[in-house]
Amino acid sequence: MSDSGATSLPGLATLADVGRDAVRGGYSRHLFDDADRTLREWFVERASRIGLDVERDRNGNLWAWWGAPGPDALVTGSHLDSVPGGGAFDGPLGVVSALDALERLIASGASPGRPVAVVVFAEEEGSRFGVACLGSRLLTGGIAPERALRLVDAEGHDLAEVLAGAGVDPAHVGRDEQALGRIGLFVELHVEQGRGLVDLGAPIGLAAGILAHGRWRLIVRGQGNHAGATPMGDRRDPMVVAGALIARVPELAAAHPGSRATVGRVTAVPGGTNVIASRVDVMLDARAEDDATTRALVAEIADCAAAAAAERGCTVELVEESWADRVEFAPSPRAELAAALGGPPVLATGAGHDAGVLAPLVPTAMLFVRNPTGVSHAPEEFASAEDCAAGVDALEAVLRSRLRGAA
Ligand code: HGY
Ligand code: MN
Ligand code: MN
Repeated sequence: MSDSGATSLPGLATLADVGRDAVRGGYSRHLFDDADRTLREWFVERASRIGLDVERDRNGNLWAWWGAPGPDALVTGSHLDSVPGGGAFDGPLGVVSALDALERLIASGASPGRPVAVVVFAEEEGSRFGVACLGSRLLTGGIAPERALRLVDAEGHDLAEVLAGAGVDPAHVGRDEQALGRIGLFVELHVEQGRGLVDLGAPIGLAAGILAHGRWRLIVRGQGNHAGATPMGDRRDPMVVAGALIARVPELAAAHPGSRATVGRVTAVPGGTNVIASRVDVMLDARAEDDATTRALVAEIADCAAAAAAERGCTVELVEESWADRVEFAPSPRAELAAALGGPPVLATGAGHDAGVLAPLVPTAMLFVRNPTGVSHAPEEFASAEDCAAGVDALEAVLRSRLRGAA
């Protein structure tokens, strides 16, 4: 199945050619790269066209307001950035659906009776700077500004430089009490990343919670050398250690039911075909039902790496790059959303979201839209036009039910 997501909602069709990745397939849209800038321009234009006032907060997140910004705001939205070679829906479906739902509410003559906003969070995937949900973490104080500003992308640009280049003053990033204090309820609509709704035969669901999850860098160091001049017995090859530890990850994860551990990225230094690497960075993504299990799994993987390294005269250093506690979405407002939607299924997810970052601080809920393949973070990610339309209907119904004026 190709990424035919472009046809599932008119708003997605508008974005269909933005950030296409000719090498990986799918889309690569990363913080303030050309694709992200184009998507942000699209958002401002579309939001302005339906009468919303758009502002960018101190952390680079975009907020499109129906009415003046103020307390007890009803906020919906998601992100526009992607993983490398990602699908068309992860993020943009939530933003397009939010704009569509507000356009309908405004056109219906509803009076909000409270501030309403669509938010686009920056760098949700952490694809450029390595930390997931960077924009919402900065907003909530989930990451120290000094640490965030030092984050470096693959080309060696740090976040401070990239923000400044986009007109965001690095000196002002950090917890934004005013923006946070305004949020009365945040509702994020997102394509389901899994087969829960498919198996239940339902187009729409509500989120129960999010696995604890994080990202770690295992730095394996050995001795760089010549691939031809170095006898096999004279090597301290970190790539061999990386291979040994990666091969053990599935069985270590399987020992913790429900957990997931993935190595999706390995970087060798210097990275020559005829060169024994001196260093190999193994990027680990690990997730489990609770914080302690996730950390225990990572510790077991690190122990396995250390043993493999010791056997081969190498060393391993474990660096935590991103962490998110397990999230349980509160029964309220979930119950109110369920009432507005006639009691859709409630399902857990292994995917992280900005809603998970906000949930401990403000009333938060998530809506899922069925994904027939269950595949995500790949070009095959999909949701049908019917289910996307059902998603917009559901989001409109939820928002309408939370307005304080005439619905
Ligand atoms: O990695 C995640 O779970 C999310 O897609 N950022
Ligand atoms: Mn994602
Ligand atoms: Mn997402």
